[in-house]
Amino acid sequence: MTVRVGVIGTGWIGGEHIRRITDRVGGAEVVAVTDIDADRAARAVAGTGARVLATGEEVIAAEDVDAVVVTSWGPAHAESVLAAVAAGKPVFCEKPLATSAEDAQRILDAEARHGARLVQVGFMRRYDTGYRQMKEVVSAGGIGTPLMAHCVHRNPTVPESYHSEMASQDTAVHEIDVLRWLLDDEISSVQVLTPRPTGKRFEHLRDPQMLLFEMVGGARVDLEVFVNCQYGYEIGCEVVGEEGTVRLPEVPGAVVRSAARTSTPVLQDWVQRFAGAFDAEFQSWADEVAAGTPTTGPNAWDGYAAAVVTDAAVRALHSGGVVETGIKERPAFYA
Ligand code: NAD
Ligand code: NAI
Ligand code: ISE
Repeated sequence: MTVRVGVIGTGWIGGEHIRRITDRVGGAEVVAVTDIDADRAARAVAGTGARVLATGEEVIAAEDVDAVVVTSWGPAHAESVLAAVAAGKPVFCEKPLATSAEDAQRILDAEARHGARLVQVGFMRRYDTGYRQMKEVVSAGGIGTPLMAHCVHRNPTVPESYHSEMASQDTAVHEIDVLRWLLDDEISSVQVLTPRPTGKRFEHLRDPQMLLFEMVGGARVDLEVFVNCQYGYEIGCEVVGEEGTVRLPEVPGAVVRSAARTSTPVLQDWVQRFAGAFDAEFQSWADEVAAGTPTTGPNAWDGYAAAVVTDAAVRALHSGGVVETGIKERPAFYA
């Protein structure tokens, strides 16, 4: 069976995913798209045969749409996901699932009412080769009990629309998910420190930020988020255990020796860094949707748990103090 996909939001990543599904994912095709900017939607599907519809509701309701991909901006995600669940259609939602725990809770409630899981969240790092290697080591006890993790998340620049809360909601949310997964534990508290701001930013933005997490089991994590670092896109992660450490491998690049220097290229964005992870994520999702089984990727609970932590991080950013997340027990539905 070919999974016929409808896409809501055809911006940067929506366009990437449309090309990915069209050119690289087997067993799936894009048949309908929408964007609040209709011209952008038309450009995104030019030459593919997919049609442009006026609203997300029309995409979800279309008879020839088997499954939905949500790639609009974060605050619009929850509404589209709720509509897809109400229609009983599998939905892949780019992170964040919702920009508040309250909205994410509405999605958990909707899935429970439906009686089966339909939602996958775009935490693609779980499909990255390097992170998977780390997960194997940690899960096999290769470094003993994890005690600490040190992470960095750097982007070269961000647009003016990116605000201080997005350092947690849009950027750190990737580490929040991948650390929960790597350490197999929930995050119990968060503190956000604000070092001297870089001059190379829009005036309204607090950048960089340092986030300090405590896991329920007591492990501690420090994360630097620096989204105007200028020089490139860099993701770092090291887990320190009782018997050793495991570090995310660097993405290899050719070593150039010239003009009395040795150099290697620095990646410039998430498209370059995570291309393989996005492809694996979508192939897996399409295969599982085609098989009619619940998808095994990050689910609505993972999206909810991340939203609980980002809500706490936003409160911590404004208060400067340590904020408890108050995360509850994972329901059996998501075991
Ligand atoms: P973008 O601004 O380029 O694209 C968003 C698109 O959504 C725009 O075309 C906009 O017109 C459209 N849109 C907004 N509201 C809409 C609505 N109500 N209905 C229909 N269309 C609407 O943003 P982006 O960089 O493509 O990011 C989109 C999402 O993808 C974000 O949630 C972002 O966090 C996520 N993202 C994830 C990764 C990742 O690494 N997994 C990378 C980039 C972006
Ligand atoms: P973008 O701004 O380029 O695209 C968003 C698009 O959504 C725009 O075209 C906008 O017009 C449209 N849109 C917004 N609300 C909409 C709605 N209600 N209905 C239809 N269209 C709507 O943003 P970008 O960078 O593509 O990010 C989109 C999402 O993807 C975000 O949630 C972002 O967090 C996520 N993302 C994930 C990445 C990852 O690494 N997994 C990388 C980049 C983005
Ligand atoms: C963007 O939305 C992403 O998800 C990227 O992976 C991240 O590096 C960036 O900071 C976000 O804005």
